[in-house]
Formats: sequence, C-alpha cells, structure tokens
Amino acid sequence: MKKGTIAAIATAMSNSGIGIVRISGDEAFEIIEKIFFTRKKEKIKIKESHVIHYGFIMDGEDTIDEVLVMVMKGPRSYTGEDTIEINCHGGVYVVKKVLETVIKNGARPAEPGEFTKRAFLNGKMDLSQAEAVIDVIESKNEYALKSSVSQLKGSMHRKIDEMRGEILYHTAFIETALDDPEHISVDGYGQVLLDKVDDLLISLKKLIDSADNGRMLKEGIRTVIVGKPNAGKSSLMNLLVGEERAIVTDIAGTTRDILEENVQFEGVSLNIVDTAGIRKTEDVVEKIGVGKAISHANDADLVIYVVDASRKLDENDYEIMDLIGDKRAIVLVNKSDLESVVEKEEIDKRLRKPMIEISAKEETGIRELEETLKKMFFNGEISFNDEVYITNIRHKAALMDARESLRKVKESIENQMPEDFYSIDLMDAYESLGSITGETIGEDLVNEIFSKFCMGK
Ligand SMILES: Nc1nc2c(ncn2[C@@H]2O[C@H](COP(=O)(O)OP(=O)(O)O)[C@@H](O)[C@H]2O)c(=O)[nH]1
Ligand SMILES: [Mg+2]
Repeated sequence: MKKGTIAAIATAMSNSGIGIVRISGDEAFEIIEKIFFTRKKEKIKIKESHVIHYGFIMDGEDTIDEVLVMVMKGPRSYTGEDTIEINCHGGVYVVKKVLETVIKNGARPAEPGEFTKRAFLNGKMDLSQAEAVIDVIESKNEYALKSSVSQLKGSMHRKIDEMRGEILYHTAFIETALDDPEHISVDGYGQVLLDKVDDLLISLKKLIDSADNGRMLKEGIRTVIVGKPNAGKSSLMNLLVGEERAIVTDIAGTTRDILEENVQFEGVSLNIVDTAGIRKTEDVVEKIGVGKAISHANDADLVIYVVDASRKLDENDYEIMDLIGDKRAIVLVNKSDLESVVEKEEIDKRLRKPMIEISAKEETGIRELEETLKKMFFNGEISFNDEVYITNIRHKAALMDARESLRKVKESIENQMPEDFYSIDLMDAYESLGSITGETIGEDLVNEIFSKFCMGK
C-alpha cells in the first residue's frame, strides 16, 4: 500500500450547501490540529473519537472558513485509519482552499478510489463490497440501488465464502487421505465429490444466469421500438417519456436517426430507443437509419413492435416480423381509435407474442402495456428479494472460470482418474472464486479496479 496521509474533496465540485474534505492516515489528527482553531484562535485538541468540533480552518494568519470537523479514530472509520472530515461551506473555491491548506500541512492528494482501496487493504470490506460502493453511487433506479446495497452488506461475499468453504473442505480431505492412506480411505469418495460438484455447478449456473437480469437491473432494460413508417412509434415514445421528445408528423420517414430516452418504470429503468420506420428506401440517410433500427432490435432485451391498425399488413411488416421472431417482444396495435383493418390473427399466428391495442393519440392501453411488461420480466410482480444478482462483468468472468474448473473435476471423476487430479482443479476453482472477494488477486488488478473510482471515494 502506498504510504502517507491522504486527503481529497469528497463532495461534488459544484457550489452547494456543504463541501467535505476528507483526511485519512496516521497523521490525520496531527494535521488538523495544526490548522483548526476556535473563534479566539486557540488550538483545538483532538482527543475523543466520533465527535464533531466547531471552529475555523486557518492558513497561518488567514482564516479560510468556518467549519465542523468530524473525528473518527481507526479502526472505527471507513478506511480503518484515523480519519478527519472537514465540513466546510460548499463553494468550489473555498473547499479547494481548505484542501490546499491540509496538503500544505502534510497530507498528500489521494488518488481516485484510494480511501476505499485502503478500506479494502485494511480488511474493512472485501473486494465485492468495495465494488458495490461504486455501484451504489452510480445507481440510477430503485432496483440497482437495492442490489448494490445488498452486495455492500456482504451478500456476495457470503455466497462466495460458502462455496469456497465447501471446495476447501473436499480438497483438504483428498490431500489428507492421500498422505495417510492407512487411516483414511478415498474409496467411494468420487461419488460423494461428484454430488457436491454437481451442487456447486448448479449454484454457479444460477449466479451466472442472473448476470443478464443483473445488467438489466443496473443499466436498464434495452427497449427498442420498431415498426413501419407512420405506425406511431415516435408518438408512443413521447407518450412513454411524458414529453414531446421525438418529432411526430404524418410524413413517412420523419425519424431518421435513433433517439434514446430513459424511463423509470416501477423502480426499473427502461432505456427506450425510437427508431426510423423499417422500409425499403432509396434515401441514403433514411437507409442508414433503417440499418441502425435493425441492429438495435437485434441487441435489444425487449422489442416493442408498433403496428398501424388502420392499414393492412405490408411487406415491411412481414420483414419486421421475421426480424423479431425469436426476440422478447410485445406487439402494440396502435391507432385503435381508428377503424381497424389490420390482420391481427395473421400477426398472432406468425409471432405468438403478447398483443395489446393502444392509441398513442388518445393515450389508451398504456396500463395494459405496463402489466404485460411486469409479467414478462418479473413474473407479474416487481419485488426485490435478497437473491444475489451478478451485476459486475469481472465477477461473471470469475464465476465462469470456476465453472470450467469444476467441470474438469467432474470429468476426472467420471473418467476415474487418480484423486490428485481432482484437487488441482478444485484449487483452481477456489482461486477463481477468491478473485471476486479479492483474496486471490494481484496488486495490479486491485489498482486497476480502484482507479475507476471517483475522486475522494
Ligand atoms: N389516429 C391516430 N393517429 C396516430 C396515433 N398515433 C400516431 N398517430 C399519427 O400517425 C402519424 C405518424 O406518427 P409518428 O409517431 O410520427 O409515427 P412513426 O413514423 O412510427 O414514428 C402522425 O400523424 C400521428 O399523429 C393514434 O393512436 N391514432
Ligand atoms: Mg418516428
């Protein structure tokens, strides 16, 4: 660990009510005592932990600001070290001046994420919890927040520890038995281990599969509105967003580029993309738009296919139906305020997807759309249970490595290989899982992870 007492501004760099300068390290108390005075310019001694003092930060004879100073003695602090937090007035200039004064008196500027890195290195949290700290900060919806907080409280840590515990137990048993064959027999142990490995593989599969949901919870469900020109896609977009974001006209080909908006829906984010109407066209710009529409539809978690009820299906509709056949999709039969001529049975026969009649103009059918969404993604109800969701690709990769190693163990058992073969792969799985909690990873990777943190965290 890089030594020294570190300091940084922990709050946003914009004018606000208060701004916080945080200091952590052996000299934190010494430094604050050099610059912190009462109104009568008497020194303030730091004795007790977890108290707040009122006073002034001074740079020599200059009074910089009137502040509150919070004292946390290690290990009872975020970093595990002696920590001072100076609450000053929240002006960008004044907060910077306070930080400068702290640095002049012996601290060095912290690197991004260095406070949390120290918390990790000092054993205050494991790596998965440290990573959850960024996730909490970056949470954009209720779900993302809840799953990050659950990880912060150690849900992932416990899950991983449990699996590692099992693996270690069996490896130790094999090793001891091989060392002491007269007293411990490994006869029939293959079957015992096989059952255990199968259990572990199931747990791993569940976690790995949760990554897709985890991503959707964290970043939002990638939703793409497609349909032929003039079906009412942009009108629907505006209705969902609640404002006139997309241009709506009766001229086919109005939307040429894609337009993305984020909508909150019962605690989940939908990232909705409005696209150019899909049709054969010679217009160069529109063609690019159509290409983009198709590629977005391919990557989507959810496709909303808008059909114009007042027109019959045409070749564009058939092309779209081919495109989205195997995607998670909802059919919205729009313009239900007009006389309906579209062949709904034909759509149903081809797609077998939920179909809802709406009118973007009269704003009807949106409730049904929401109900259908809930059913599709959350089995009818959106409730966060304490299940562990994987929201981090690093974790997912490590779980997949562990799965690979356990599959090799399984193979060795099935091929009746000697027992020492098992333990090598078991230990590999143990190591891979350990990289999630940070027990088995190198300094470089640790540094890389924390460098992505924000300043002052
Ligand atoms: N009657 C009726 N007209 C609609 C409805 N939705 C959209 N429109 C009209 O259909 C035309 C095309 O709408 P727009 O949203 O631009 O379609 P897009 O090309 O699919 O984006 C516009 O004139 C809209 O006012 C609806 O539910 N009912
Ligand atoms: Mg449009």
